[in-house]
Amino acid sequence: MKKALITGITGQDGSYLAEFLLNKGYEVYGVRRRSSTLNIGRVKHLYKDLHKKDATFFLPYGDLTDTSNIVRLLQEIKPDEIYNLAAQSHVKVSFDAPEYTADVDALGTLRILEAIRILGLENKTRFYQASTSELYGKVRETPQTEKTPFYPRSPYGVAKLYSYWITKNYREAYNIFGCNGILFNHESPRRGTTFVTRKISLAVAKIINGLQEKLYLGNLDAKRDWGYAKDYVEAMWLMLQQEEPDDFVIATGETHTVREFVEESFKVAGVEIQWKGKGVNEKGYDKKTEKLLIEVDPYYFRPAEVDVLLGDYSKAKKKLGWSPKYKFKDLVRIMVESDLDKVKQGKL
Ligand code: NDP
Ligand code: GDR
Repeated sequence: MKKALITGITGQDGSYLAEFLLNKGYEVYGVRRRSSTLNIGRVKHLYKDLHKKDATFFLPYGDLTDTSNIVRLLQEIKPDEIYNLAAQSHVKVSFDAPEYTADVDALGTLRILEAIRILGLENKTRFYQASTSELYGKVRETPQTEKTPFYPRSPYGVAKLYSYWITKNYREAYNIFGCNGILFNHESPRRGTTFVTRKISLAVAKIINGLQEKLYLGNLDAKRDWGYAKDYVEAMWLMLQQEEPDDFVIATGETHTVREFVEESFKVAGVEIQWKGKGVNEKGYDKKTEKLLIEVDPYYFRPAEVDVLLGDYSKAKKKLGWSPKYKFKDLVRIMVESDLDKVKQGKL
């Protein structure tokens, strides 16, 4: 039985990846942080009684800022595969907490790679690094490929750039099987509620049911290549099953504005949006009832923005045999219907 260690198990991707690996017959160790309230909501359906002999899912405590903890976990588990998904992953928050973001998102990766070396696991343990389309930042070249130069635009992007290069460097210097998955935005009903897609799908469900009056958003012109998280975790696994380690762009090859995400989300709920005004004065109305539903609040603007992301996943298609099964409209429908359902069941 192969052993996988996942950091960031309590996050969106950690939960889908754990499901995927357990289905493949892996023993899965998900590193969770201690918190004052239970934070395993996304994975508790996978948790079985640990006293049973056939338990294959474990949730040891840990933190990417704690070197001794990482070394001890790797020493005890000796995983065949490590998926480093843990991060302070919110781009806007990284401007508020830049040093902590660097500690976790940059040095955290180094700590794991060093632990692999210290324990002599270079020939056993394969390493996946959650790299990101935020690395491209200000680059105007579209679509973006593995060869497009990087120009990060946030403390998050800069920290992830370090992790991208240290993974590549340890691959070249010490022969560690390390791969960077340059994943473009991927979403799901499990997406954190402060990321724009989930914020929108949740607001639509609440507004339709009279639980929220309107939705405040930031930059409506930002363009993103949005895919479905469930599709993307398979690509992470595929990267670690290859003969040689390499870096891959994972994307859908479609880009849409935040404004389009809003329109499509309300459409799923049967409401057509009419926009009026420009810039900070832009407002969205229910075309039929003329009720004001969307306003721009500059609070959500970022000190530096990434205007457009569009990924070219042809290398992943050719070498991994990976293509996205879900595109923009499928994703919006899945997210809005899920939140409408949750409201109906009183789960929000
Ligand atoms: P989430 O924000 O949903 O999850 C982040 C996870 O990291 C959580 O489990 C969180 O734990 C954990 N974490 C945060 N800080 C620490 C720490 N100091 N020590 C240990 N664990 C920590 O992110 P996603 O699932 O969306 O993303 C997974 C990874 O992929 C991240 O690295 C992200 O930056 C990257 N990425 C994401 C993309 C996306 O569109 N989703 C695109 C490209 C890259 P807790 O629950 O306790 O907060
Ligand atoms: P992003 O995702 O920054 O791309 O990072 P997010 O959903 O936060 O923002 C996407 C775009 O929407 C604009 N926007 C808003 N964003 C938020 N959060 N809230 C708003 O109200 C709002 N209004 C407009 C933003 O300005 C931005 O342009 C995500 C994270 O998962 C990263 O960890 C990951 O690396 C990248 O995707 C790829």
